[in-house]
Parts: sequence; C-alpha cells; structure tokens
Amino acid sequence: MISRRDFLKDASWALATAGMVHPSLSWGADQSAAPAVTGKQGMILRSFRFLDLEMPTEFMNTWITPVPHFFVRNHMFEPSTLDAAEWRLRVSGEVEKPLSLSLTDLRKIESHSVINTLECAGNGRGFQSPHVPGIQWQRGAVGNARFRGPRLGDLLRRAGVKPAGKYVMFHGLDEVPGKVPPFIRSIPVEKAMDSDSLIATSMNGAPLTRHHGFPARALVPGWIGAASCKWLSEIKVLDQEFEGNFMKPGYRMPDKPIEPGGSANPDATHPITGLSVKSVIAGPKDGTTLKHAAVEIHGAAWAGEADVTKVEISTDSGVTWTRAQLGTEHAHYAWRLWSYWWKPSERADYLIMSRASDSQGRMQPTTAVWNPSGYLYNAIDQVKVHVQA
Ligand SMILES: Nc1nc2c(c(=O)[nH]1)N[C@H]1C(S)=C(S)[C@@H](COP(=O)(O)O)O[C@H]1N2
Ligand SMILES: [Mo]
Repeated sequence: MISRRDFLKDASWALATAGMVHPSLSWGADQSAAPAVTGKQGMILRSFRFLDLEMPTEFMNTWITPVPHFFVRNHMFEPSTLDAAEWRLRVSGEVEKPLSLSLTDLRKIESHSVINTLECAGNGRGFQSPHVPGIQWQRGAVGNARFRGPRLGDLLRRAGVKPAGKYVMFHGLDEVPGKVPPFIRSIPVEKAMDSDSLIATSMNGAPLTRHHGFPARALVPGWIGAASCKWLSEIKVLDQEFEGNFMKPGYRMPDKPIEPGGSANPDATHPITGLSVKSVIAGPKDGTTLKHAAVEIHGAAWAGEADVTKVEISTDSGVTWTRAQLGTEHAHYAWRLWSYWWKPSERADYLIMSRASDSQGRMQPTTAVWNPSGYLYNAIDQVKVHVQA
C-alpha cells in the first residue's frame, strides 16, 4: 500500500498506477482534498480508478452547485478520445424510424431546462451499519444543477415508439476495462416520455464537461444518479426491461426489509427508481468546537420526485424538534437549502439532528433501511459539536 502522504508528495503516482487495479482505493475518510483533477477543486477522492469524487459538505451552501464542486461517479474509464464532430446519438430498437443525430442536429431541437438534484444511490453508504462493501460515500455524492437539452420524449416521438416499446435503454461511451460488463441501464417508457426527462447537453449554462458526460447525457430527474447515463451514444427502445449487471443484480432493493447484515434473494428485489426523502447538515461540521454564541445550523434537503415540505432540527439528541427556515429558491426535483439559528443554552456537548418530510408523506427515518449494497441511505442526519467558552 502507498500512504496518502507519499501519494500527495508524488503526483506522478497517479500516472504510474493508471493501469493498476485498485478497486477500493479510498482515503477520503479524513476529508482530504483530492490531487488535481481537471476542472475539480477541493473534492474528496473516494477512488482514483475509476474516478469518484465526493463534495465536502462545506460546498453544500449554494442552491446551484458549481460544476467544479459537483460530485463525480464513474464505473469505468471516461472516454479518452471523443470527437464532438464525429459523435452521433443513435435511437433504435422498437421504433418506426431509427435516428442518428449529430451534436448540431441536437442543438436544432427545442431545448428545455430542469434544475435537478442528482444523487448517487450509494450516497451515505459509509454510514450503513453493519458495513457494506462499495464506495464509502458519506454526505456529498449529491449536487444540484441546472441541466438543459432536448426532451428525451421529443426524440422518441421523432423516432416513433412502436406499441411494443416499453423500456428505454441508455448506453454511453465509457471505456470498459477487460471483461467487465458495460454500464447499460433502462428506464420505463413512461418516465422517458416525461416532459422533464432530457438529453442534457449543458450544465449550469455551459456545455457538459467530460466528467459529467460530454457531449450529452440522459437526465432522469428525481431518480438515482445511475439512471442518468453519461457520454450517451445509444438510446434503444426495448420490449422489456434491460437485465445487464447494472440493472440486475445492481441497483436493486429487497422487496421486503431484510435483517441487517443478511443477504437478499435476487428474485425478491426490484430496481431502484426515485430518491428517498433526505436532509443533510452542511454546517457546523461534525466534531467542531463552537464558541458560546449564536450559530447557524444549515444544510440541504431533497426528496426525488416529491417536494420537501419541512425540515426539523433537534439540538437535544432528538427529544424536541423545531422547524428550520426553508430557502426561497426552489424547483421541482431540486433540493431546498435550509437554515436554523441556534443559541446553545450552555457549554456542553450537543448532538444536532436534521429531519426532512415530503409531499408524499415520507419522513426521514431514525435508521435507514439496511440493504446489502447500502443504497438510498437516508437516516436522520446528525453532527456532534462541543460548545465552549
Ligand atoms: N456512462 C455512464 N453513465 C453514468 C455512470 C457511469 O459510470 N457511466 N455513472 C452513473 C452514476 S452511478 C451516477 S451516480 C451518475 C453520476 O453523475 P455525475 O458523475 O455527473 O455526478 O452518473 C451515472 N451515469
Ligand atoms: Mo451512482
């Protein structure tokens, strides 16, 4: 093993090991900054091969997450050569008229903008108990951005979906290492036809960067990040759900809760779609020592396809709860910033908790539903602080 200090001293290590298999490489627990990754700043490096970057919670303080702070989740190598002039998006399968569109063709189609909170299904996995394998994300495999591009439904209407077409499959241009199955997934045609499902070509007003899927990605709002395929090159309409590795066994939840630490019967699982209701405390940070003065407790809350209705804060370990103020900026599918001014009554240790509720009547639970891959972790968030003189 190479120590983190050696790694930082010798940035060429990244090049030297670029071909090595380090599936669980991760030293993000101490929230150290990642070495230079193009277009990214101050991120927690969860994995180098393949690149997984987490946003530290101190960046969770703007409604729109700037692209340099937006998390990255890659299952494979990003495409190393991608010529925008050569790039084509094919639409095939159960359609009357298959399409092959250039980037110029796409730009001629009316575009639509959606502000969406994109969250990795594995966000918070690092908090699951008992421990589950996988990238040990804590709070920051999530971000909120304005995506823009043609509606997926408009492309599908142009191609003419046949009655047999029930699912829409996405395939991107990631470079698949060795015999690993490619990142291919599908969504039901109803969600694909939703007027907010996009072929996004821009993020926060600028063309998508390579880390986020240039030149085009699917944007399936309110659903787990994995639904939003990057470097999109192929859309195929299928008569049944796609069943490759990333649909099955990947990204599934047990139909019924299973005992923590247990295993799920694959036949009694279903694909994950929408995100859970969740809030995260961005500040103060866990473990901080505060002066005995008023302090702003703040963070973000989101609920996938539902709307956040309230966020409540407890500063007495969950005995009493008070509503936080919700930020004025809001949009369907977008997180809501929230804030609560707190004056600690005495010098002591405190456990601060946040709990969101949504328009579907869901409330953040005390304990997240445990599952073997640690998906959709959404337990009430908590940070410990010490208040001193
Ligand atoms: N082609 C492709 N698309 C992909 C992935 C991938 O590995 N390859 N990762 C998915 C997962 S698991 C997530 S959470 C989101 C992350 O998007 P981001 O890297 O833009 O934040 O992209 C999704 N789209
Ligand atoms: Mo993800």
